[in-house]
Amino acid sequence: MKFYDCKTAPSPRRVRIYLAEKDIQIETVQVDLGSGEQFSPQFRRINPDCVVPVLELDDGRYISEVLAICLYLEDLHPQPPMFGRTPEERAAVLMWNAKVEQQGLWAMADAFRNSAKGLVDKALPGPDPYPQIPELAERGRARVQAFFNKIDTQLATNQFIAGDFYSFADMSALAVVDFAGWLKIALPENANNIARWYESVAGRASAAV
Ligand SMILES: N[C@@H](CCC(=O)N[C@@H](CS)C(=O)NCC(=O)O)C(=O)O
Repeated sequence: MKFYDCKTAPSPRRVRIYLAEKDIQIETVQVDLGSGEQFSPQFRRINPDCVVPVLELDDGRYISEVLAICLYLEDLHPQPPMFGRTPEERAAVLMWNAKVEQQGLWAMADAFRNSAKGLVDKALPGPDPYPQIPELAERGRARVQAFFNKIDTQLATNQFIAGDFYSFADMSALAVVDFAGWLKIALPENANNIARWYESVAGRASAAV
């Protein structure tokens, strides 16, 4: 298999954390998003949506989308489980992962993509041009704060995002918190539960990727 990555981007980082937790080694190809390599004819054949990550299978098929890639790998390498151990735990992981993506990751992407100087007319990832809307950047920052408050409440009674076990949902949330820090979006001052959780997940060896 081959993993198409970009070492500075948060979406493929979620897959890198997953691979590290599972100790899975896959040949990795860096796609230079900064220079627009994702729009090259070669990469469009790999993923017409022009985004990373992508997993190339041994039979030449391609899987894109972080969740699809990690669930595929989970079936091949079930131990240690990253999507829970029971149907209820799996549902909790997928539920919380969806909340993290929709309310955290996409809010942060709105904040970033609608304000970054290098992303004029690239306010959404993909091959089609979309203009930046400054109000969406503002709204994105406010939504990230609301998201942080939501997960702080969840973490008040749960050790990890989806319950009392580490999972894929923690990887997604860690990518949001770290990218928010890079955007200088601070955690709410009294978010003590996130601070406690962050110390434990950012301290895992997998977070260094
Ligand atoms: N829904 C996709 C999102 C992938 C995505 O947005 N990747 C970004 C990097 S974080 C990308 O490749 N952006 C290319 C660009 O901005 O042109 C997934 O879950 O894999």
